[in-house]
Amino acid sequence: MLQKVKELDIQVEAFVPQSSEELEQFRIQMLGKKGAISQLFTEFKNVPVEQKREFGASLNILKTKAQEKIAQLKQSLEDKNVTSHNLDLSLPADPVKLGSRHPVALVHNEIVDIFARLGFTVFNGPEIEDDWHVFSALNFPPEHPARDMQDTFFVNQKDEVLLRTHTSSVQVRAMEAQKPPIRTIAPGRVYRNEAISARSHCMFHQIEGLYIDKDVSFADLKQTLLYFAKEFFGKDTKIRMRPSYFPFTEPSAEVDVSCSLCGGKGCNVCKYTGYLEILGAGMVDPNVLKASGIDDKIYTGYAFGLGLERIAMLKYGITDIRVLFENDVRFLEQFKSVF
Ligand code: FA5
Repeated sequence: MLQKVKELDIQVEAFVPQSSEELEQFRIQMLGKKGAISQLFTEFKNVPVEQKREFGASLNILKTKAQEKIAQLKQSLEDKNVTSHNLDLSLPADPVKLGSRHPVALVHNEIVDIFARLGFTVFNGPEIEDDWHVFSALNFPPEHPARDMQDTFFVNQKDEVLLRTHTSSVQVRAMEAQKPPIRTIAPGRVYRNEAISARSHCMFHQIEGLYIDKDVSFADLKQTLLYFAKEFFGKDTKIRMRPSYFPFTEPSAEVDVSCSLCGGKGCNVCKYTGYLEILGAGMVDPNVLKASGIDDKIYTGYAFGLGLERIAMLKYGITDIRVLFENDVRFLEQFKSVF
């Protein structure tokens, strides 16, 4: 019996078919119901008990070897057929689907590009922050109600490790790491424990701007933001500054741009006011300069922070912020751009 297994093994090893018909015949001959290998399985019951183990093992190895060899030969015969007979070189190739940039990435790249033209360089800070950089150095005293302005996700409340609620934390890091003049923008993700709605998310993106030098004035801030608004939304865009409050800037302002969808005439997106809020800004509070190691007797500066999702919504007429986080390809593939 073992001898029979060896003989079949040599046959399998040596077999080279000339056609797929020949291969199919060989398969039936070996593995078909009445094939030589299958036959040996039926004879298994007649093998003496002491030989059963060795015989069974070698028979199984032979069967697997025959199956693999036949499968391999089948594949290579098919491949040969394609190259020699059926290959149609005029058939169109499978389309290569190109991805597109996410609208938030497009807006990010365009804004970075605009500020780069004014000499701003990108400065990055961590998303997991400490209380100092997000609040204390930014003039939020402990227990001050201003901390409630942004509901915070704490990673570890005892050690005051948290997810940054705004990119203003990077202002502090930029001032700690560099000497004036400082002209940076800090893009990044921020997190707030807020209810998700059509206009608000618990995770979104901001870009912070910071300029520290001698004699920086509110007029510089206004002119920089006007330049940005015209470059980004179009040359006829106007801006409007409304007094506001942030603990880290004094004076502070909310900045609106004339609605690019209705040209300032009034529509349902701008709620018939002709303007839309895009960012918060102001002159860096002297306490923040001091806390970050900058001499507030010599230097002044301005800062601003804008929300990328809200700007993307304005630019592309998106009415619900949630679509920016769903990653639905049908939505995303509409956005193609050079940026
Ligand atoms: C701030 O976060 C300040 N750090 C901005 C600032 C920087 C002021 C420097 C002064 C100087 P505010 O909470 O308003 O401010 O957020 C800024 C922008 O982020 C908003 O104008 C809005 O565009 C966007 N934003 C705020 N909350 C959300 C939210 N939940 N979902 C999406 N975008 C939001």
